[in-house]
Amino acid sequence: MYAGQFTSRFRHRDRLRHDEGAPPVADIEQAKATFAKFDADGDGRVTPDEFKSAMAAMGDHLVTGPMAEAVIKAKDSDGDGLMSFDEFWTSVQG
Ligand SMILES: [Ca+2]
Ligand SMILES: [Ca+2]
Repeated sequence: MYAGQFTSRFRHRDRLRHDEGAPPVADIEQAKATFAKFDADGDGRVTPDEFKSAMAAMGDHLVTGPMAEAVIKAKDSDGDGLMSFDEFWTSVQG
């Protein structure tokens, strides 16, 4: 009985160690929280202006308007000039 408990505990630790070594899995809840930081007006789309402001708020004042546009454009798979959560989620899943 004690031996069995030890074995299962050992296996559990082994699995945890394996998980720690695995590459980080994109977490949709975390992605939503990050997306919400960019989406200042909460309409579900991030504009280049919102992206630029969010980067400045996070301390990165080097992001210019054209840079923000380029970043949004790179993720903008439906071409509406805005980054939807789906587009953001696709980009973070890499
Ligand atoms: Ca927005
Ligand atoms: Ca889009």
